[in-house]
Amino acid sequence: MTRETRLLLHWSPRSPYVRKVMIAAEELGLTGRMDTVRTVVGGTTPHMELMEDNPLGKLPTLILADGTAIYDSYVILEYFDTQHKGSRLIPKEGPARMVALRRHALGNGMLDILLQWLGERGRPEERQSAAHIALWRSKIIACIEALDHEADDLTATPYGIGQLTIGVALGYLDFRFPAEKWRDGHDRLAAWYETFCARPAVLAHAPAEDN
Ligand SMILES: N[C@@H](CCC(=O)N[C@@H](CS)C(=O)NCC(=O)O)C(=O)O
Repeated sequence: MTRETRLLLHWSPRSPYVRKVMIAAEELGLTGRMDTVRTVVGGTTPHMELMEDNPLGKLPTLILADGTAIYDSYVILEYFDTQHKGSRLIPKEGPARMVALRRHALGNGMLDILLQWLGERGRPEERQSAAHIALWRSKIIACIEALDHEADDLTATPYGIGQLTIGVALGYLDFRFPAEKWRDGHDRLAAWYETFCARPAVLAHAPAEDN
């Protein structure tokens, strides 16, 4: 592979949005073209170098060989789909596209809630908002309920961005919120999640504190 075709990903082993991108790259056979650079964000200090590429200062951010920056995780997956000849992660048209995008919105929306919740949990206890935590918990429970009803259909429809993002969201619940015990009473979703976890691309990119 020549230098000109290489990709550089601002990466963290903790970020579920980065994990989504890494699993996608692995599924599509693109990891061999991609380098990663450990990039630390999330504190109160702006990451000026990252912000030159992505003014939001967020991960994941992908840099193409010509210096073009691509973000966020959804847009990176759209880009990946232009770089391979196999089955698309994001269907091009029709009802399948809407189902996939709606599932993606659900999975990514869960991640957005969980990241807010985690941030709140990181504040001094006396300054945490119990009302917000209760609200976020109720939304996550509602998402799990909805997904449990949809679990058979997650198996029946071709694997793509929807299942990938939902799987990453459930994995993030296990990683950061094990006390929520999301599997309890949701056998169908738990069974589907086992099949997701068995995918080689998923096994290859487990969440981690750091390495
Ligand atoms: N919608 C974005 C969310 C990205 C995001 O929030 N990433 C987190 C890391 S898990 C981040 O960079 N946080 C740093 C910050 O918000 O300053 C995506 O799907 O890529």
